[in-house]
Amino acid sequence: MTNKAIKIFSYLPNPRVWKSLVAAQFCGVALEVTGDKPANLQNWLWDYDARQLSENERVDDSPHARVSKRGFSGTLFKTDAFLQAHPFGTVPAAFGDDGSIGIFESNSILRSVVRAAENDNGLYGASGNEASRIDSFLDATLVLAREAQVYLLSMNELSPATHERMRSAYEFYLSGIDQALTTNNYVATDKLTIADIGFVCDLGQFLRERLLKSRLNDQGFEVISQDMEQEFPRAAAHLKTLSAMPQFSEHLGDYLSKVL
Ligand SMILES: N[C@@H](CCC(=O)N[C@@H](CS)C(=O)NCC(=O)O)C(=O)O
Repeated sequence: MTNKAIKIFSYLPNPRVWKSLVAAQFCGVALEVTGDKPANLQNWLWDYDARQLSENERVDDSPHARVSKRGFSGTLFKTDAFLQAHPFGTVPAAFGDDGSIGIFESNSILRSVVRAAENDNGLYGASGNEASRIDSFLDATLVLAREAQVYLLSMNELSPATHERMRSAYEFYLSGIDQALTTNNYVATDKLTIADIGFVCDLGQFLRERLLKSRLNDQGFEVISQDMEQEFPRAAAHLKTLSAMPQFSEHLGDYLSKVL
């Protein structure tokens, strides 16, 4: 491991953090990950020096009290410095060097991990054009991930419109990945890159819908990905192959085997 540590604060476990942990594993970058279970993050001070707050610090008139925006409800405690570094106020929240530079959006945190490596082992491609192609896939993956975030967060009161948007995003994304894998061995090129890491973690997160089958069925909806293995065989096989690699399984555990 190099000593160029990147600090990440988040709820844990979080598939968005897995991206960076897996990349760090492939290219030997030291990561310092701090956090707690999702429900406990409202008891934390969101800051470069994140810490648990005592009960008397968790009050609505605290200077750090903020209304949560997405994925959380109620009050969260974020410092002004945190919001300066992270204007959207989201986690995972990464900090480079001394903490003055905030890096947000899990795909960008993933990129920063690879950029911090002394030898990135080709994870960001072998040329500027390859890096741009990798970025293209990461952008496409974020579109899927954003739909999946809305879909999974509204699982208790799903509307037909949300289900339909998710289906459409899923089909668009998976058909592109399946097509790419007809010509390449990996998502973006013939080698493993961060496009593969983003693919595994964001698609894996969406596939949590498979564990929510009865909740979907009770509301009159089907599991969107139920025929993924038949409809998108290359993408499904790629996901399975990558998830068996130790660099992935060390962080994802048996999560993917539950949804595949
Ligand atoms: N696309 C972002 C999503 C980050 C995000 O939306 N995080 C939510 C939790 S899922 C958050 O931090 N919300 C803070 C709030 O509600 O104020 C990424 O990949 O990092």
